Amino acid sequence: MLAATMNTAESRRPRNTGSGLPATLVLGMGATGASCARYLSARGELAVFVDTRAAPPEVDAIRAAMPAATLHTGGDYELADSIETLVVSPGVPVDLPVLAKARDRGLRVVSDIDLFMQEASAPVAGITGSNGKSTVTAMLGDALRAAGWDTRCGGNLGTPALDLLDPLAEAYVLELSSFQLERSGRLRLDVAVLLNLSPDHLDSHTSLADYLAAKQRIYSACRHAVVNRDQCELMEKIPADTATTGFTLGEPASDDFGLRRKGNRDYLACGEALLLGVDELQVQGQHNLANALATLALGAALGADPQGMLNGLRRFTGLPHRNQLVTEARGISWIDDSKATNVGAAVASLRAITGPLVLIAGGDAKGGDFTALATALKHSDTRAIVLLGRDRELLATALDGIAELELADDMHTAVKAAAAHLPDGGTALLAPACSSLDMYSSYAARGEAFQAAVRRFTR
Ligand code: UMA
Ligand code: ADP
Repeated sequence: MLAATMNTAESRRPRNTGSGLPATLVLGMGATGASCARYLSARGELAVFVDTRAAPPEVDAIRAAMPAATLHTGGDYELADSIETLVVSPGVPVDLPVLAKARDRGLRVVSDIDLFMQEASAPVAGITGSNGKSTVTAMLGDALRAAGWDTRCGGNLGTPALDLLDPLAEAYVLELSSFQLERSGRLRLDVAVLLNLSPDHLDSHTSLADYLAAKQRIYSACRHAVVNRDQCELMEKIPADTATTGFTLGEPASDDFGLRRKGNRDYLACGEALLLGVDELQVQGQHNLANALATLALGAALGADPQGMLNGLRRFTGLPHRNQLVTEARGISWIDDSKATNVGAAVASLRAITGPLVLIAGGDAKGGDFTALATALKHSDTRAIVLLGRDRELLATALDGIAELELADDMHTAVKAAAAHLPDGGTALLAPACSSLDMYSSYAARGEAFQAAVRRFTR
């Protein structure tokens, strides 16, 4: 383990000192780059850091971890002869000229996830999908902890994988984005899941097929694959000899996880066995049932105690800005699903709501197609659609004729407009189907702005 190496005086001494000696090139000076700096520094290695941005966010953290490192910002970098390995952050363009040069020279090109996998000595679960990654990562983390395992969760969720490494950890749960998977080799995950696929990031991936191929890499060398039986096309690339457990929103085959009805109650089930009443979960919507079933399948594949896992699921209240009830005031339920940053997520959110509805949507459409959102809105009791952000005109065209459309310049106006269209017992749902970056620093900042506007309006 890394921490064991860190404790020896030998490993604290730089292995390679002086210019021209072998070094690692870290591409990206964001959170991932900073975690690489801490990791390489602990191993006494030399590194060069490059970022195409003029002022990348983690320069100070990188300098603090590796004061002697060379940093290049704002342009491409001429590959020095001393570079032996390149570590590529998820946001670094794959067509960066320095990467082509490195491959021509036969250099080792890896991701931070590849480095993490080399070091981790506890079982690792990898989770990807278009939607539900963070929820399942957090749910599985809580369930494994409730089953008695000291569990560390991170990756795309927030804490970079290398910062999770700890010899005391008994399990790791990594949320893996398509960008991380695309930049990684064959990951020897103990258990892996591709939860679902719906179009997203089509401004960055060249096609849906390319996006699916990046996601399917999660299965390429895993020990146990958890698969969504309701989206069979996602399993196509799983090597034939890989152990497999399925989850479905239908009735499960033996050893798979799914839903069963007994009397007038629905249950999470494994094969014929009823495990937990759906009404015992604190998270809402069919999509969260799929998330809970995937979590149980992942935990079972790792060998965690089932009763402990179920206790963890019972206590899980959901992550902020995912179908989060802000308040019930003036007869209206206000729901913050700012994390619904693509059409598939917004559709799942809409389906979880019964009764009169106003949808607040819009932002950066990321090349998305809004047909599925239009269909879901037509099948719900939508009273109005309030549109915000850069691509609101594009959404207005796609959603024309379904319900009254309102264009708002800011969140406060959007909240007021939503309330004006709702009767008592209605729901105002922020599920933008778009990324937030045209107006806010993150989906969380957008969710906070919504919650603040709701509080101001309802007080
Ligand atoms: N960038 C450049 N030039 C560079 C390097 C980066 O322009 O040379 C830009 C990228 O276009 C990107 C941004 O800088 O928009 C950040 O890239 P990064 O690789 O430095 O990102 P990190 O700060 O290391 O954060 C990454 C993940 N971010 C991305 O994949 C964009 C974080 O996920 C993740 O938490 C972190 O690693 C730790 O693993 C965030 C995210 O938004 C939450 N992910 C996307 C999503 O969930 O939709 C994929
Ligand atoms: P991710 O990390 O993949 O973005 P999150 O768990 O943060 O996923 O959830 C983001 C949004 O996606 C939620 O707010 C909800 O609208 C939707 N969602 C969550 N789980 C699922 C699922 N299993 N299927 C479809 N949509 C989902």
